[in-house]
Amino acid sequence: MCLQDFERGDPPLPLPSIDPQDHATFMRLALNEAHESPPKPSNFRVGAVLVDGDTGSILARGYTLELEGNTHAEQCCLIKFAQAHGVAEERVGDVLPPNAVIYTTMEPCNLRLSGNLPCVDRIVRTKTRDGKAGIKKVYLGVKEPEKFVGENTGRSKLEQHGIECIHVPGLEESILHVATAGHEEE
Ligand code: HJL
Ligand code: ZN
Repeated sequence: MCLQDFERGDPPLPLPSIDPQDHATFMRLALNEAHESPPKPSNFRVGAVLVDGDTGSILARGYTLELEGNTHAEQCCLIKFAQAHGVAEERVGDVLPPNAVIYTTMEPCNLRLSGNLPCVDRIVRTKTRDGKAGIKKVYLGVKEPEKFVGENTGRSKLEQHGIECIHVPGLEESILHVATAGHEEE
């Protein structure tokens, strides 16, 4: 199977593996997800892919407002993977592989204007008490623009919790273009 087949529509089962070091490809898949998100003036259109960092298997994909309610891309990935394994999102760490990583076109949020739980907290709580499972790394395409919440401290909070954050360069312009579609012209 080639990547192009995979980009169209829902993934066939079993999900294909990509070289776990091919960060650019995973970020392209996350951007592909972001394209699915409906434009809305009050948030960004973001895409995310949850991956087993050891094998390159894709565990879940998500985009802003994919699931019911005011849902974020990273949140959708976690909820979908949790649902597929019959656990609540709060317990998703129990079913994640030991080296789970997430690719997101935009730095995970640390404050939501709606008051919903930020994605940083959702990611941090995936860590199991023994430290064996949970999301270990976050690959991000761009820093969050200072449009809605000023400076986003998501990256530093993740790092404080021992979750490495890695910028994947190369797609910034497209990511921001997709993210801000539907925003008022300044
Ligand atoms: C990330 C998303 C998404 C944002 N950031 N990483 N993934 N929509 O899926 C961040 C932005 C918040 C606003 C509005 N966007 O979303 O700061 O309404 O969307 O809670 O703060 O807050 P709500
Ligand atoms: Zn978020």
